[in-house]
Amino acid sequence: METRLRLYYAPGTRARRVRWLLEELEQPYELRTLQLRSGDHRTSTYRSVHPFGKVPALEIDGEVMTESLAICFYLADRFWEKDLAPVHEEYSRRAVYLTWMCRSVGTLEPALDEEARHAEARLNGNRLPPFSPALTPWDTVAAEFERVLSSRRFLMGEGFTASDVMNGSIMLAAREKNLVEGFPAINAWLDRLTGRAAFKRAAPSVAEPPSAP
Ligand SMILES: N[C@@H](CCC(=O)N[C@@H](CS)C(=O)NCC(=O)O)C(=O)O
Repeated sequence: METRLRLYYAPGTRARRVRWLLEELEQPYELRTLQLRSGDHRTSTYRSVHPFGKVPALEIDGEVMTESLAICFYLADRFWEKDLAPVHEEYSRRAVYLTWMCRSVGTLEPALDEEARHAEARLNGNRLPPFSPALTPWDTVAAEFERVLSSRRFLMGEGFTASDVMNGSIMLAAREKNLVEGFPAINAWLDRLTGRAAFKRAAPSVAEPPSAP
């Protein structure tokens, strides 16, 4: 029997990475679009789907999953035949894959958030306290992506994987904030990603403006 998938989504948010992966995996899904500006995510009905009132949430045969990274891990493994994640027995490739997947929200996303916060404060003539030592600064993280992507088409080599979806979606947000100028390999990779048919299918239409975070 076909798996029933329902994605709780809002344009311009972290839900987009899940929608993109679903398109890459060629899985049919129902899209429930929330308007964050109108507070759709703050209703008690939606709180019963996501405990924190955030998107994305994915219903899989009636069971709800949250956290975009967990959802992407799950989907790539569940639909393994699409070859977007190394299987468990490929121990060595799997180790590299796990590293890239977790680097997305564990290192890249916090570095981007902090960099953007500091940049905004500078624009307003303010200074924020220095970064926590647990955080790798943006320039260091971006330089490592640049180094890796200088010699390969995708993060894991020649083949596209779910790790490109996770990291690519965050790096695209960085590009929108003009933070990847001077990183040609990252830009070329992002161009390859946005050129994919699945990415385009998941991209918001003109009638779907980004909702506030
Ligand atoms: N760690 C969560 C973060 C989810 C999250 O923060 N989503 C934002 C949109 S990018 C949200 O729903 N915000 C609604 C709000 O402002 O309360 C994930 O990756 O799924």
